[in-house]
Amino acid sequence: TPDTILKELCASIVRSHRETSQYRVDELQTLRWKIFSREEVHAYQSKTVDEMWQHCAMRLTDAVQYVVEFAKRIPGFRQLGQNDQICLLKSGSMEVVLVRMSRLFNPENGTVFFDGKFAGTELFKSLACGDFIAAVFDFAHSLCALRLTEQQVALFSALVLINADRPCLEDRDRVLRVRKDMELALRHLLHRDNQESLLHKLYQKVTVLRSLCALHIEKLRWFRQLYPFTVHSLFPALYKELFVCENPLGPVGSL
Ligand code: 4D8
Repeated sequence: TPDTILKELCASIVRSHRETSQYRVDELQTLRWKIFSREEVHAYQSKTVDEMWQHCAMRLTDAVQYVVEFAKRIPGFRQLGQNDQICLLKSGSMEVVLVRMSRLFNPENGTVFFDGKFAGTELFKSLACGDFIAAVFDFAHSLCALRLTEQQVALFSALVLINADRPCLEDRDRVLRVRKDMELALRHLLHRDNQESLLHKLYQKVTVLRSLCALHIEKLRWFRQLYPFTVHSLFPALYKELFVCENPLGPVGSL
């Protein structure tokens, strides 16, 4: 029956999410007391701009790698053309990282799990993009407020990734078909109670995600102008391939 098929699709995406998340939510609950000391924060703040960027680019790339693994396990993703897979990852992997960030965010004190402990915005000072960091933390806050279950986070992540509106797509109809299944699966999960209002709030979040990622790319462009060597020679290959917009549809060797 269609209902069992949807149930299986849900279960499969939730499993993929679980298997590609570095940490379990209950595990993190017990780590919340681990907060960076004043001295440790100061050490991060004393890094130079390019040191801190390089460090964050590496952390971010680790997180992106797990998202790529998640994408590959979404039913239907691997059947898309190679170029469309790359297009979806280039435009969506950072968005999913930010969705995942909400799982590792403590709204009580506005800190996120980073480098083994919980960190507030001030720790990222030497990136010299306070507006971006503030916006990312605000987003985590607002997503936390929706109190999504792990299953809902999994389905929402898949929906963010399988987005037929990306301009670079070749076979949009095919992406749309995969997406329709995700939407049905998400509705299936949300069913009963507040389905429509929650869905509406989630679609609003998608707009915010898009602007945050545009800001990330803008900041990267600014940084690259100042430190071309750092980006060229010291940033992880995957980070460059996904976010440095040179060859819009070049092959992504690191995938
Ligand atoms: O599970 O992989 O351990 C953020 C990065 C999260 C960026 C990471 C980061 C995450 C965005 C490092 C720098 C979110 C987890 C840890 C590293 C997402 C900021 C904080 C993952 C969830 C929390 C915990 C800076 C992990 C936004 C932007 C990047 C620049 C290069 C300037």
